[in-house]
Amino acid sequence: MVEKHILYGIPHSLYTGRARSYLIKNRIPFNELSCGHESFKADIVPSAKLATIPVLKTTSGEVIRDGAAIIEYFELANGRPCLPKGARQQTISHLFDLIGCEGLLRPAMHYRWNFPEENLEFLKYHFFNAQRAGPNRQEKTDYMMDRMRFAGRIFGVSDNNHSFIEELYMDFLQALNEHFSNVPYLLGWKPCIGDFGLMAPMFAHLGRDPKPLALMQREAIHVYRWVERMNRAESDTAEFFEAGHGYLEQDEIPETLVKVLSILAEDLVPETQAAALSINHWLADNQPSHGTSASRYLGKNKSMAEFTVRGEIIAAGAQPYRFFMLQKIQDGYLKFSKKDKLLVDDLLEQCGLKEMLDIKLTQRLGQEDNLEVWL
Ligand SMILES: N[C@@H](CCC(=O)N[C@@H](CS)C(=O)NCC(=O)O)C(=O)O
Repeated sequence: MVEKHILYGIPHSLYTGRARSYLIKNRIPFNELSCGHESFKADIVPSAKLATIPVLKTTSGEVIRDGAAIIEYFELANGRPCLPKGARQQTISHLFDLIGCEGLLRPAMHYRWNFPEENLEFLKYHFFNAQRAGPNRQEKTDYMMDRMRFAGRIFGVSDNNHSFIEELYMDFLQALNEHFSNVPYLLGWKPCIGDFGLMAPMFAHLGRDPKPLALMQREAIHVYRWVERMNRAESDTAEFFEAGHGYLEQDEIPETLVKVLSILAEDLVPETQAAALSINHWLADNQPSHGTSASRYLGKNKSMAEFTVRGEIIAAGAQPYRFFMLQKIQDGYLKFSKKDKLLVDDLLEQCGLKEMLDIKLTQRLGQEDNLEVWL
C-alpha cells in the first residue's frame, strides 16, 4: 500500500483539470505523473483500457480511468460531500457537470487552436513535454497536436463560425462573472460536482492558455478568481467579507445562475437533441450487444449531428458520453418527490432546459471495467 494516490494527467489537459480540482478541494493526498511517464503505457493503460487522461491509481493499486469515475469513487466512499441535498441544486450541479464535459468544447478548442500567435509556443512546450524523450519525440508531438486540432472540428468549430463561437462564449462568460461576483462557487460557499465539471474547460484551456486567459483576466475577473480558487484546498474567499458555509439555504438557485444556464441552453439543447437523433439511428442500425464499448468517437463515427443556434448551422460529432452524463440527471429526477419534480420542472423551464429531461437514447449507457459501454 503506497501513501498517496497517483493522478496521471498533464497541466494542459481539459479533463484532468476536473479530477485534480476535486482531489485538491477534498484534501485527498496525491502525486501527479505525466501520461508520458513510462509507467503509464506499461502499467496503467492495460487496466485503463484507453490511453486517455485523467487516470487514477489508488493507494491500493486500483486503476480508475475517467474523471467522472474518479470523482464517483471518492464520493461513494465519503458520503457524497460534493452533492447538495436539495432537488434543484442536485439537478443544477449535475447539469454543470454535463456542460463542463460536453457543452463548452467549442470555445475551449477555438480559443486554444485558432490563436497561434498567442498560443502556439505555449502549446508546443506542453505537447512536447508530455512525450517521453526518444527517437520520434517531435513526430509524436506533432501527431498529438494535429489530432487535438482536428478534435476541435469534430466538436463543431469550422472555418466560418469563429465569431459566432466567441459571441456565445462572451455572453456566457459575462453572465458567469456576474454570478461569481455574489458567491464564490456555483451554489454558494463550497464547490459542488458541477463546479468540478465546469473546471474542465474553464481551467486547462479557457483559464490557462495565453489568449483566453488574458480575455478572462480582462473581462471576467470573478470567473478568473473562481478558477484560481478551485485549485486551492482552502475556500479562498478573501474578497467575500461575510462568507457563509455550505450550499445556499433552502435549495436556492440564484437568478444570476438562471441567466448563465439560459445562455448555455442555447446550444446545449439543440445539440443534445440532434446528437440523440444521430446516435439513435446508429443504435437502430447497429444494435450493439451488452458491454460493447461506447467510448468517445473522436471522428471515427461518420454521423455529424446538425443543429441551429442563433441562426447559425453547426455540425458536430455525436458523442455517447454526453448521454452517460445526462442519464445521471434524468435518473436523479425520477427519484424526487412529486413536489420536488414540479420545482425542478419550473426551474428548468425558466432556464430553457426543460427538454433535457426528455431527450433519451434508445439504449442505456454504463461504465464497466473502465469503459463506457452500451447496456
Ligand atoms: N471521459 C473522459 C475523457 C478523457 C479525455 O478525452 N481526455 C483527453 C485529454 S483532456 C485525452 O486523453 N485525449 C487523448 C485522446 O483522445 O487520444 C474523462 O472525462 O476523463
